[in-house]
Amino acid sequence: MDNKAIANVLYETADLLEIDGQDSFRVRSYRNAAQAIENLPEQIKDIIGEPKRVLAIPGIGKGMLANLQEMLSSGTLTVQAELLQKYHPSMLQLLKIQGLGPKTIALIWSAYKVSDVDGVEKLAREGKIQILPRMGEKHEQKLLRAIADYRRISGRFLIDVAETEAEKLTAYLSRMPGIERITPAGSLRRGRETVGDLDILITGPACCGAAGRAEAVQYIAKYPPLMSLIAQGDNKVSFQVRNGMQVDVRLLPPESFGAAMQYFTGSKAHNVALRQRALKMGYTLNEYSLADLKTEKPVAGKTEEEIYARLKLDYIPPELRENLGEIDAAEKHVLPELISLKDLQGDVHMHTVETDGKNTIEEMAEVAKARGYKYMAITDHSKNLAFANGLDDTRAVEHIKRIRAVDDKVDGIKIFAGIEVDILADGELDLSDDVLGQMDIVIASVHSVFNQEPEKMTERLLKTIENPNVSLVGHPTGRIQLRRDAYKFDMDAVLTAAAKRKVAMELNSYPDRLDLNDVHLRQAKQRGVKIVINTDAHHTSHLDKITYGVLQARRAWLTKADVLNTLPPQKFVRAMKHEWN
Ligand code: DGT
Ligand code: CA
Ligand code: CA
Ligand code: ZN
Repeated sequence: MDNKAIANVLYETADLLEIDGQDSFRVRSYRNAAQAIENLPEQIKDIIGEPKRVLAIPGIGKGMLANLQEMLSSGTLTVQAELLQKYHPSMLQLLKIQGLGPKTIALIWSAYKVSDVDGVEKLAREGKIQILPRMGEKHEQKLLRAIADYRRISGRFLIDVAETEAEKLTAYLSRMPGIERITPAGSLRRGRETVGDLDILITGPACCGAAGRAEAVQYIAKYPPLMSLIAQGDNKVSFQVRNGMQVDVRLLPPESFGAAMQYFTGSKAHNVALRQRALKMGYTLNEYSLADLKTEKPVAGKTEEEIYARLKLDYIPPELRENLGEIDAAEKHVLPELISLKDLQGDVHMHTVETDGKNTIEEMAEVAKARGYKYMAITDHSKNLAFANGLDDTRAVEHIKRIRAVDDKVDGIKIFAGIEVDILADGELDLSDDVLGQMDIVIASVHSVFNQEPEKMTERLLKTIENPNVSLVGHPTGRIQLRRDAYKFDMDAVLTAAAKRKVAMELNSYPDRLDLNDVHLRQAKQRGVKIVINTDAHHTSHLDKITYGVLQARRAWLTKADVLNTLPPQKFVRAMKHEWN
């Protein structure tokens, strides 16, 4: 469990304790501990062997230390498990509804003994919430709207959440005897920005005979985070885990594993097109095999590669399987050579303790260097972002000096001095041109006044792009996945201007941003706009999130040549001053 996962469990436990009516001191101790851990620069799991260091964290006493030890050794917390048993795990989903806090949930529970979203919605529709103490018709209407919002977004999960679930389940499945391969398929394998449900495929001797399968199915159904079993069949188990995500685990014989991977990776549109091609060539294609249409004899099925080869296609990477021209390109041998993680030479959007980051310049540099990067840039916030303690001109100049001093001291990585400067409502930038001119890299981002008329927002971004100091536009649409829509503007006009001025667009890899998204990235490429893939790290551990950005870039058919931070350091800084080919 990483710090975020631990903090989550502690926050949930605090809420459950509050619902349970326990004293506020105890509730607060869980919340404080959660907050402290969330903000900790080092991972609890790395220091748990040294109790003194853990106890030195403000808000962590002996009791909380024992809780942390339990979570890290068993993955669960007894205090929480007992409360969930008492109130049912569905309580955790209720807590996710905006504006529905522990106090109201406790009130509903004490009156009706209801603890699930469907049940509460029914009560609200029947007018049974407004008659509770301190509630009214307005509260009831607001609750119904919040439940509708919850349903709209709750069907999908951020890619990192899905990946973490898949990894946990994979670790559990790999301990089962007779299993040789475990592979996530579906939207997660295609790298989609959000994932509906997890599709996990397994194969090995345990999946071959009926007896072995029955045993395997039993083992899967005992997966500890499993909250409710949806269906248990001969070769498939479907269930829901604690966070509400549905998982389908399929048991497959080795000879059709490739066919199943192909089928269950999708997308549906890609599969339909591929099956039509197979039919034209005299084959049938399904999740068991590619077979001769007449004799029904399988001709391929063990691997995906042999299926694509039989269909006279180059192998199509999962990220491209959306029926957006990939089959045609595979036939003509013109699939792009997609960018990959190893092509990136630097990450150039990150924050430090000087504003709202959690680590120092040195700490960020150590971790960036360990990743094998040749360069990086420190790009803290500007003053308009007051809650992030953004920099004014004076502090920004001091910060440049600090960055340069660390760069001189640290070997093996070039540290560029940069800034993430706010784009003000009128398109002016938050720092003086003189100060911006001293930076190696200037990322300009919108962090406020999102709700302008589209024409106004377009003008605002065009004005930004006209500023000669601007190297790239940060998270250009401002969307926060599952929470906030992109602000509206004329993307095409902005991309056209950016191409002309040689201002790059960011692909922000943070899983809740992924901004630009795959569709806009493809549009940018068509307009001749270059991309910079960044993490926007606020913590050393966030540098890992670059993989999600790379996935989106691949989904957009981007190659190394489309992405500026594949360039060596000297060429890269020149590109940040509008010099690229
Ligand atoms: P999701 O879960 O909404 O994020 O998206 P997927 O792509 O994982 O979709 P899911 O879980 O419904 O199905 C997994 C894959 O199974 C899907 O990508 C393609 C395949 N599949 C599902 N239903 C059909 C179907 O009716 N026809 C074909 N050809 N393939 C299907
Ligand atoms: Ca799926
Ligand atoms: Ca599925
Ligand atoms: Zn930002």
